[in-house]
Amino acid sequence: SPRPESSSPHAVRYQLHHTDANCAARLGTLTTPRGEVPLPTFMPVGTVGTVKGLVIDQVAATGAGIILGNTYHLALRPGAEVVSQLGGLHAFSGWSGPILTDSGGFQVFSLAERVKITEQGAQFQSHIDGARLSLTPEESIAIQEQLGSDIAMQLDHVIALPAERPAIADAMLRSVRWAERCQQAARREDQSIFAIVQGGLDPELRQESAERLVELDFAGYAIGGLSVGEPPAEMYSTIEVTTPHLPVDRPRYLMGVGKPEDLIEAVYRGVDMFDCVMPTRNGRNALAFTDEGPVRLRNECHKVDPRPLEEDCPCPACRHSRGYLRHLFMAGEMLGPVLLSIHNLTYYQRLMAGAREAIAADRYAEYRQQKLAGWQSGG
Ligand code: PRF
Ligand code: ZN
Repeated sequence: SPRPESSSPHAVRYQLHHTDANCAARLGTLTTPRGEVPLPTFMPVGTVGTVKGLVIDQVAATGAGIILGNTYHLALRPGAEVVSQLGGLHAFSGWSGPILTDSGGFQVFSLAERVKITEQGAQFQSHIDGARLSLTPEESIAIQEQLGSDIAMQLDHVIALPAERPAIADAMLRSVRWAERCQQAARREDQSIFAIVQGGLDPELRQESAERLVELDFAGYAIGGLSVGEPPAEMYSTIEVTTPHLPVDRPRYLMGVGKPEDLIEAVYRGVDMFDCVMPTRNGRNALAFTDEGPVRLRNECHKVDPRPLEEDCPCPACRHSRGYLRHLFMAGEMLGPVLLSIHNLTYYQRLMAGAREAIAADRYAEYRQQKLAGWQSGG
């Protein structure tokens, strides 16, 4: 059915269908040049052009609608020029749906060596071979345009917390200036840029960051600088003071988050999009997410357990017993990490599908309570 015209001039648009009557949770649709995605959604992480261990059809079968790639990693190896010559990131990875690329701001902060940040941009050494490199807002956009993602993230200045307020304010204001430079540098009409709200755990700095970025009018707004070691309650309260300053007709993306309960708490406060390595990384390490909390498959107690990870999960891992899955890990078989990555991604997608259903029925608060109670039960 035709959708009403959006007031957004961007290639990537958000349509809000419904806000839950009892909380800030939102049901919406993200429209991109590569198709539509129902929100809230979780984006599997495909850092170097692969969701680790999985064939792209397996990623699609988990229910994913959009995946994430990384400017920093792909620029270092194989290089944006190589990806471009091989048809862009969609052709390169085999994923024909929407792709969001992170700008490199956070990866420079968390992975690179000898990092120096100036107003111009970041100078650093590669964590792979020590090569001296620079990344400016203009270069980050140029790389993301070569990769051909549907959504490019602005380059931002991420700092370690805790930090002094003036340092947090400086990085936030620099991130706003870099957002404007990214916007000025953008050339592709089939790609949109999301801005990133920074400001540490300070409500006033978060508000100022959001207001200045909203003034510039981006296709979407991310909340950055969280899930960097602060207590969960502080992350939730920071989300809560930020989302009211973001426009209702733009998507909100909480970067690098998180655990299932973090997604549930953030959706409750009005967040629409997430990415995190947790389902895949933990899956490779024999940890499975379930409605009764995490299951550590290497534990002896699963040795002759005939039950699947989850009774009603449609994924291929759940055709097997916990005992069989444990055996794969104990024997060092590569199928173990593959199956658990699939199960965990399926778990995250079903969690978000359940959230969307609950929001549509104004029952998200109950859905949240029910999920939190299950995870606390510990099986
Ligand atoms: N900025 C960028 N990418 C990110 C983050 C950020 O603050 C985070 C923080 N959790 C994850 N990924 N550019
Ligand atoms: Zn499963």
